[in-house]
Amino acid sequence: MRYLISDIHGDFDLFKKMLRTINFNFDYDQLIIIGDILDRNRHGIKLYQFIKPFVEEGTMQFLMGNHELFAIRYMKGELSEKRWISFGGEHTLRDIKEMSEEEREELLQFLTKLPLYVEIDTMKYGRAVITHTGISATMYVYNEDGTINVTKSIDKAARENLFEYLISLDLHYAPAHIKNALDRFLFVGHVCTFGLNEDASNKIYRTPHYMNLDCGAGHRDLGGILGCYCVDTDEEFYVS
Ligand SMILES: [Mn+2]
Repeated sequence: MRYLISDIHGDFDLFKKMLRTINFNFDYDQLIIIGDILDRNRHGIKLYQFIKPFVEEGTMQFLMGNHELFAIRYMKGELSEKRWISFGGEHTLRDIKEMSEEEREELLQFLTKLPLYVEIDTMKYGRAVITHTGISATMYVYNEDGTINVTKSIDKAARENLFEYLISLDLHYAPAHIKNALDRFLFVGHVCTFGLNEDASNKIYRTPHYMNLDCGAGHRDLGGILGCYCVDTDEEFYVS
């Protein structure tokens, strides 16, 4: 089975609870983490240490979120402590400071190599793209048939301005004719679903063009939970 999860934001216990809930089989199943394991809750670095070997062997895939980019920028001296803390980086910052230089370098290498998207084949949505935020409105690349090439648009946006791409909210505000033109279904995170669902619930947000899986684990104080989606059965799972 292939599972998708997003925006765990340092909640290691909730993540472990989810693995138990979906009965994740480390030999046969695959988990794709759609970015933002770091920041907000306490244990982003513990999450990184836990998933790293599974990412390296292929049991898990991990895509870059804006909070991973914050960590990269901080370690490269491009983001101040104060600014990162304002984005929820307090606990990650504390743990990075306790690392040896070698461990920090390893973390930096690992984060820098994270892919921005992966493509998968699904029964329900055909060929789909999984990425943290979606697509940037000013960066559409069109196919010859007039549809929007999602992967090329992501590549272009990331080349132009990776930071802007990784914090973009454009997908949620795209007009219908743009959403209809996308050549791939999208699985994303980044925006808490309680801000998207009409009934303000924390459940996974489903639309005909994309699905958002950020059920708000980074905002437990606002009632956020952790969601997980099984691509092969179309089932949703929740832990809180
Ligand atoms: Mn995000």
